[in-house]
Amino acid sequence: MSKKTALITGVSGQDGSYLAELLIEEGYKVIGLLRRQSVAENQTTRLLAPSLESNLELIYSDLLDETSIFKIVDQYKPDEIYNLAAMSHVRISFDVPSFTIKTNSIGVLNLLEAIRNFSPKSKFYQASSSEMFGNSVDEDGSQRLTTPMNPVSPYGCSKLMAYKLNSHYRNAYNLHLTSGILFNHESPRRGSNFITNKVVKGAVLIKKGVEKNLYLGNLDSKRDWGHSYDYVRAIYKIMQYKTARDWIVATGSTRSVRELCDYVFNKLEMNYEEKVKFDPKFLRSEELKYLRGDPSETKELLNWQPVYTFESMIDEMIDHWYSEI
Ligand code: F7E
Repeated sequence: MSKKTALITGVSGQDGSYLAELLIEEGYKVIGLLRRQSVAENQTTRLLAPSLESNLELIYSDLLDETSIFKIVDQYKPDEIYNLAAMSHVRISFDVPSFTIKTNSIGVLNLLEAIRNFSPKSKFYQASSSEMFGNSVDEDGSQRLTTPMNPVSPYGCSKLMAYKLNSHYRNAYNLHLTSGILFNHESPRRGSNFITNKVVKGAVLIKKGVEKNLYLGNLDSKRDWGHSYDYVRAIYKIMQYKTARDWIVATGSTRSVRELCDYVFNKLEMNYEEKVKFDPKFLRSEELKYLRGDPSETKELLNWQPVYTFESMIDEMIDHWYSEI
C-alpha cells in the first residue's frame, strides 16, 4: 500500500514540527508549507529531527496566495490537510488586525475552497483556539463546545470566523472537516514572546547574571496550559475519528501567570517578586482573564491522555534554556 500523504500548513512552527515528526513515525509522506523569510535558516530551526530528512517535502506558499494553495491541493490531493498556519500572537493581533483577519480567516476560506473544488476527499483539521471564548465561562468554571463564544481580540475574532466557516462547509458540502479548540500549549519550541517561554528564558537569563529583571504585563490572568507534544497527538486522533466534528483539547486545570512565575523562579532558587517588573506595553486592549477547558469528552471518545504535567513541561523548558544560554 502506498504511503498516505499529509499536508501541514505552518510546519515550521511549534505544533507543525511536532506533528510532522508524529506523522512520519506513523508512516506518512509529509508536505510542509513554508512562508518565505529573509533569513532562510530561521525557517527550519524546529525541523531538525533526523526522521524528517527524507520524508518531509517543504514548499513555499502562503495561505493568502490562493493560486498557490489551489495548485498544491490539486497536485497532491493529500489524504489529510492540517491547517496550523496562523498569525498566532494575541497581543500582536491588536497591532496588525487586518493581517490577522486576512491570514486566519480568509486563509482558511482559501483552503476550504481548494478542498471543495480540487480534492473533496481530503480530510481537514482546523486549528481553533480557546481565545474564541473570550470571557465566557460556564457556571462550573469550565469552557466546552456549548460555551458561548465572545472573542476579545482580533485574533479571537479571526479564529471564530474560521471555526464557523469550517462547520458551515462541513454541513453544506458534506466534506470531512474537523476542528480542535486547543487551549494554550507550550514546549521548549514555543516562541519566546509567549508567556511560558518568556518567563522561563527570562528567569534563566537572570539566574546566569545576563539580565537583572523580567518585564511582564498582567500577572493575574489564568490559563489552562498543556504540552504541544500531547496536543498534536490529540490532533492526529481527531483526524482519525470516524466522524468529522469539533473537539476541546485542554488539561482541565488552570493557573495564573503569577503562579507560573512563582514555580519557575522557585525552581531556580529565586524569588519572582524581586525580579519581575510591570511594563504596561505587555497589556492587551481587552484582556481574556480566565481559561479552563473541559477535556472529558475528548479523553473518553479519543482515548487521549496527556503524558506531561504542568510541572514536567516547565521543567523540560527550564532544562532547555539552561543548556541553551
Ligand atoms: O499569554 C499574559 C497575557 O501570549 C498568556 C496563543 O497560542 O494561546 C496563546 O494565546 C497570558 C495572557 O498566550 C505577558 O496577558 C502577562 O493572559 O502566552 P500568551 P495567549 O494570549 O493566551 C491561545 C490558546 C492561542 O490560540 C494563541 O495563538 O499571559 N501575559 N505578561 C503576557 N503574555 C505575553 N505574551 N507577554 C507578557 O509579557
